[in-house]
Amino acid sequence: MPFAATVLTLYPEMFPGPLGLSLAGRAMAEGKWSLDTVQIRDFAADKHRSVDDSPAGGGAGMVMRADVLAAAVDHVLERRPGAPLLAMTPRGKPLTQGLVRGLAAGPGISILCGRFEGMDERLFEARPILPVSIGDYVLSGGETAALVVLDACVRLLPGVMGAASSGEEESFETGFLEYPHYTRPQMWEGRTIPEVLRSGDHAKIAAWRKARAEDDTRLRRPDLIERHGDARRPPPSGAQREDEG
Ligand code: 6GU
Repeated sequence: MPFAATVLTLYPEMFPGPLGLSLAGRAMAEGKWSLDTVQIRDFAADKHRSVDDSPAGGGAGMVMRADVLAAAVDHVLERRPGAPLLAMTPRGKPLTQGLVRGLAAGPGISILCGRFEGMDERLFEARPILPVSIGDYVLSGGETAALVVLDACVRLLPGVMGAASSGEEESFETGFLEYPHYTRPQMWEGRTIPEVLRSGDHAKIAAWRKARAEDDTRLRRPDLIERHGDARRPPPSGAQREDEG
């Protein structure tokens, strides 16, 4: 069974968007995954088809109604009972490669995209929904975040990426950023490719790449080192990594 994605949105025209091209587009054409959209507005019950209302307690903007969202969500949960339902929101759990790996290993995902200031919080209490954020910045809606989640999942599906994607050396799979890459020409604007990469000594190259990955991670993403633990230091006694629990 191909990986089935369902996106609940007020803007179905945004899909498949970039996922209709390149790697993901080819995989979709080959039947390795499918994408359906559900128009949230179709579940509005009043004659104006309204999906939002002003925030309780006052303040700027509008809030998506729990009753309308629940009707759309219930429709999707019935149609795709096996697929986890994510909601894209900056209040969500951060998206990680570990979460992506888990999602890509399943039958598919459904993704609820918020607009306006947010969604009525009672929805998350009343339905099995995992709120997910793609980072600490604010988007105008969850749709572009949903595209990010789907891109990250689709490239991991069987037969979608070639050898490069076995992916075990990639950033975040090792706990470090990936090492830097170079290709011809050997000399560009007076800059050469590191000599070790032309040495043909594969052990030396592997050691150089590992050292560069660690150095660059320390410089650019000290938070990753904190989170993953320094491989060259034993962890404090009794400590366990979160994903080893
Ligand atoms: Cl998932 N949605 C929105 N609207 N903004 C975000 C986000 C999601 N992740 C980061 N910012």
